[in-house]
Amino acid sequence: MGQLGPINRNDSRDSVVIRLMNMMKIAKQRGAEVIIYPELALTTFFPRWYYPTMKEVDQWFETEMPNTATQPLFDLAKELKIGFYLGYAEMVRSGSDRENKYFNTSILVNQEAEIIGKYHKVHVPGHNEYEPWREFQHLERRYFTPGTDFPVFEAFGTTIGMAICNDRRWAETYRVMALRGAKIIFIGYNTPVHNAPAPMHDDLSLFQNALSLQAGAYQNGIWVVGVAKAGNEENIQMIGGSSIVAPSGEIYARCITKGDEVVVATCDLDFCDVYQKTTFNFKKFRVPQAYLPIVEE
Ligand code: ING
Repeated sequence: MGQLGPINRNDSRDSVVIRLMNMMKIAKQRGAEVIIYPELALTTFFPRWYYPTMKEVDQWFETEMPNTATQPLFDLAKELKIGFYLGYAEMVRSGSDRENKYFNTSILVNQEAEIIGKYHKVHVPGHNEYEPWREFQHLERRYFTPGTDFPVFEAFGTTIGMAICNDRRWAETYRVMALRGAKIIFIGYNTPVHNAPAPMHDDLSLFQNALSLQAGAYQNGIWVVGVAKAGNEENIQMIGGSSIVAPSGEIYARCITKGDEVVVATCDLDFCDVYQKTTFNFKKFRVPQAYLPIVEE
């Protein structure tokens, strides 16, 4: 795990990439095959601010990957032979500017620094218009187009799933990818302590983060890795709590700071069988005809 501390509005992409590279070197020294970075790991969490048009928001988006700012990270990954998961704001240019698509994206990069997987955040939380009653905005639904699928990817000798932030709160996220054979799911997140619509629960934000990750792991018999962008970012407190959760649902490893922090663990993927061949033997115990409401509007 490569947990990030705050990225402030004026922090350049280059300065962030240096931080990511420093953590990549430490992870490699500790024997890591892959390092998981947070959601929107190249910029501050800009959906906390309102912009009238997408023109002003473009500054936060990458139009290609790798690009000038991130090429050094890819080069280091290739040199060290280590893979990574990276979350970032992706703009997909098409015809005229009007049709540009904007996604909250994560990529999976193998040990040859090849992008072998891309995911667009499906569960996009927040709101579309400025809401003055909020201490700060959460305008992801204004800036990002939701993804429509949960693909899985063959990498590092296993099958890997990816999700982003709010996705981790939804049981369907894990089940779809576990049904497709994922043995470990990487999830970057940027979660403020304060959730305006449910302020009475601010003191439960770390608990609900862990609950979501642990339930997703246990109920599918898979490993789950959740990695935060943490700390005081532009005067907004973001939770840390980055965790590696075992198929038993136990927290196997955890970050304990709210800054840049590397934690490495060896995830024994055979451990998935202990649950996937017994309690969560999907083929034997699932009753799909009873689940139909799940796929209805
Ligand atoms: N952030 C938050 C998350 O799902 C949120 C939004 C916070 C929703 C607390 C509900 C409760 O962790 C992102 N970026 O999805």
